[in-house]
Amino acid sequence: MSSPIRITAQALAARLADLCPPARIDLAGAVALPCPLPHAEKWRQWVAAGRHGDLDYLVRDPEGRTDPTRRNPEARSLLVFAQRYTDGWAAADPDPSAGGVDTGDLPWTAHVSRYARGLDYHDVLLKDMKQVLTRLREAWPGLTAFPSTDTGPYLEREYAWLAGFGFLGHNRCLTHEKLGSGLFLGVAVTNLDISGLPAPGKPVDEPLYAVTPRTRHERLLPPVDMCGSCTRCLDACPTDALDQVRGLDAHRCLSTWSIEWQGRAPAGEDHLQGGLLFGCDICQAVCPWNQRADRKPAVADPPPSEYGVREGNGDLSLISLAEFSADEFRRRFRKSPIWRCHPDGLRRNAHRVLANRKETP
Ligand code: B12
Ligand code: SF4
Ligand code: SF4
Repeated sequence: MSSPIRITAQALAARLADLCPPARIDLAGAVALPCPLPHAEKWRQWVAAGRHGDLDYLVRDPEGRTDPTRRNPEARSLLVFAQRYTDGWAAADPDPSAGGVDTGDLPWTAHVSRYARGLDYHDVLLKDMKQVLTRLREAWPGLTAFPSTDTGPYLEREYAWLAGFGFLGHNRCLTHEKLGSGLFLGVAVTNLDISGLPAPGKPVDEPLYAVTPRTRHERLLPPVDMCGSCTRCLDACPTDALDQVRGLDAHRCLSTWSIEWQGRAPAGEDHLQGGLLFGCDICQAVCPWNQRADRKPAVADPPPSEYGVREGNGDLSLISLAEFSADEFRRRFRKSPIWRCHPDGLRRNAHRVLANRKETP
């Protein structure tokens, strides 16, 4: 990483205001490094309690995960970005992916989490973040930035919270009071030495750039726990994966079963997957903040069209997916999040949904 570049938060905010809208970035902010993470202890307890669902990459280099300067000692800040993939969820969402009642005549994509119906955000958001970073480099030629979304060893939700993007709900999702939690997050480790940011480890009221402010009510600033006495997500989770104190147990999460474990549900618990073919939106769909974002979209422009249902795949059915060949899988799902569960996993999931619906392939 090249030597630090000194800039002000104000100068960065001015650039981001120009660069984020054309790159479809909805929220952007910065966290000065090194930064003590207020919830680092929660993270350590989570790992120590083995709640990571055998996702071993999460427990490699635990100290590096809470401190990006261990890998990049010269890093001075982390830029944080968010991009919408959906404007909330309707209160009575009929999609099985949102726990809705499956009437049988919905398209197969209704069984897929909203984040996974179109192109892969690892490509789309990363490209858009790189566009912003390239333009920032025109202003500050010595800028070094390592962008990543999801795949980097960083606690992205924690940094987004510190950057003022919203609150961390009981469903553990980073939730913006106006945009909801249908947001992908990304970060870039940089050599920008930014003056004028608040003391490290304290969340800011609003990000440096926001397509819409979090709230106009001062009493809600800075981002605090906005769940209050609500327990809807905890009550709605079909597998009891969520615990208000201990967080999410990834062993129990249907997202882990259907994606990360490629359809290998624990013995005797297949029925809990219900109509979920890939991923699970239930704990987000029941959230009043997401239902509000659906009722009153805060932004006129919809999320990037790449996240909508992928063209050409509309003719598929659950029955055809249960019989899918590896070639067909490659042809249809390259560059889609569904790629992650491999042809075997998708077939396994489709068989399970059909069995749960008492249908046969
Ligand atoms: C591993 C992983 C999973 C695992 C485990 C999820 C989990 N909650 O940890 C599984 C496979 C289950 C999963 C599922 C999903 N994921 Co995921 N996942 C990740 C990944 C790679 C790491 C998350 C991690 O470190 N978890 C460890 C726990 C302890 O961290 P945490 O819950 O974020 O907790 C932190 C804060 O919330 C805070 N905290 C504050 N108060 C409290 C209280 C308690 C009790 C705890 C434990 C923590 C806590 O402390 C923690 C440390 O900072 C991130 C990308 C990344 N690099 O961060 C994406 C990420 C979190 N996933 C994402 C998405 C979209 C999903 C799904 C919606 C996909 C789907 N539809 O199926 C679901 C949502 C499930 C859910 N309710 O969380 C988005 C979330 C965006 C957002 N708005 O929050 C991320 C950020 C990816 C991205 N780049 O956009 N995911
Ligand atoms: S994603 Fe589904 S299974 Fe996982 S915690 Fe949320 S409701 Fe439960
Ligand atoms: S459903 Fe309720 S408890 Fe869960 S995240 Fe939303 S507001 Fe918080």
